[in-house]
Amino acid sequence: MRPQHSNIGLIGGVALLAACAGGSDDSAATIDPTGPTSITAAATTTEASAASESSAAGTTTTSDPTTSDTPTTTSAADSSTSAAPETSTSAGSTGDATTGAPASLCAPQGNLIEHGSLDEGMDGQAPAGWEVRQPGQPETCGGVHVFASGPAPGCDGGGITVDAQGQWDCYAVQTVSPYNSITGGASYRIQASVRSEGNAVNPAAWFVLGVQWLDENDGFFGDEKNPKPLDSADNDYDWKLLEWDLVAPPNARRILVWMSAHYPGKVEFDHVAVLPL
Ligand SMILES: [Ca+2]
Repeated sequence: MRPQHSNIGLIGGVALLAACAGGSDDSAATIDPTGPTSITAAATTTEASAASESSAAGTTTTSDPTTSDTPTTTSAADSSTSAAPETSTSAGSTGDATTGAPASLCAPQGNLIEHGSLDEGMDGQAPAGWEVRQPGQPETCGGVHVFASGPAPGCDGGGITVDAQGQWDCYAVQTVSPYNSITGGASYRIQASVRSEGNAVNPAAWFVLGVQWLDENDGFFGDEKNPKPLDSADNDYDWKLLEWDLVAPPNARRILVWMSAHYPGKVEFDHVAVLPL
């Protein structure tokens, strides 16, 4: 059974309008990333916390009760334009100057994501083996935002570009690992080869790769983002290996990975991977 999207059409639409209207406002950070989780995660999250975050972010979005699902992000930190104290794993995305040799950008061993190579190009509005995160977004936002592009340096095949063209959160794509590919309590490395440009203009534009978990009933929960750099200037970079480590919650059975469009610029992706540690 694939993740159900039909139930989130309305919510997605609301989130979309808010996201587009919000432009580069940080509040958009609390909308699109958690949209699909709002149905299944609602029972385990606190409305009070979500409301607090919405008000703190300056934009009220009642369709987004799941921001409280992010244990490492507080409302204050999320709406801040300064340093990002909530991130304790930022080291995972640095050090590329020494580890970014061309070979390391290419196909890692043991990838749980079946279509992570992104070599198969587009299949409709999403990369082959992937799906649009918020159905309806592509049509609403217009333009071609996700398309096949070249591979990371030294790699074969191709990659995928998510080009916001100035429109935040229009639109993102996602894929889910096979059934029972995740073991609760085990550690995983989330990884992608990426290049970013046009995103140093806003501190909130650091978020390019997201992760959620699925339980045995295909219920989504969690909201993990790539670590936020201390300086927004670091939101732009040449090809590098973006990676950070997570411990799967006890009830996690699968993992969803999505290429975000939460930025005004352009991000090129290749070899999106989840690696057992
Ligand atoms: Ca590739």
